[in-house]
Amino acid sequence: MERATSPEPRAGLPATPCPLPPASWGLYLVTDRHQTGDRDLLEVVGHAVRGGLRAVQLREKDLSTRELYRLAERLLDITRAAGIALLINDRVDVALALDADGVQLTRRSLPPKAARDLLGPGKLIGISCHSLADVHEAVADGVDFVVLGPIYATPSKVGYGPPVTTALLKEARSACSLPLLAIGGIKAAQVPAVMASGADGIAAISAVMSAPDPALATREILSAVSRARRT
Ligand code: TZP
Repeated sequence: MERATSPEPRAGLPATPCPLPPASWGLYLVTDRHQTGDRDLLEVVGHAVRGGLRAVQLREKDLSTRELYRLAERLLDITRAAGIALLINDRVDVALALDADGVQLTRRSLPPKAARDLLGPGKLIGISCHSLADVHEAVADGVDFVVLGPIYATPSKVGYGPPVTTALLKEARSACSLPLLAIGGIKAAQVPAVMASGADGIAAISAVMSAPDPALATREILSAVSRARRT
């Protein structure tokens, strides 16, 4: 399928930088503006960026399309200036409209192959998986990376039943060579266990969004990931 041309880069921003590969991110920050206390979401993400963040997923499911677009536009100013990746949860249309770095799909989203046709080969497609069957499907669908969880119990997401545990992470690692990011109840203290179970990095909401010092929380998680990679 012929892909429409990308929108013009916004003034002062580089044109479509190559996103960093997911296996190198260490931490993939997932937003939730309801978990920031009284702080502005972009302010919290800005602190995380100063702490060394390399990738962020905008996941604000209760916003209207227009509100999400406007927020993504402002977030893109931050991520482009810092040279880090911005992926949009579920909304391929919003990612396309802003020439964001990719999308994070779920099993209720547009199928990955349809998203690829729209986004083209240069954008990242991540998929959220909750079982080994999901992971096998993700491999067949040609996504770029998998986010697997919830590994541990987390109040940030209900409705996926009990935690899948690090046992599933180990099985997923044996079953696929895609970059695998562990999510769900993970803070710096849990990083060694998930990395030892085969994760390439972690994804997190509350560990950073709710942290009193999001830059420090980011730095601590990234250091824990680097240490785990060396062991
Ligand atoms: N998918 C699986 S668990 C989860 C998502 C989006 C929530 C993770 O939140 P937290 O606060 O990092 O446990």
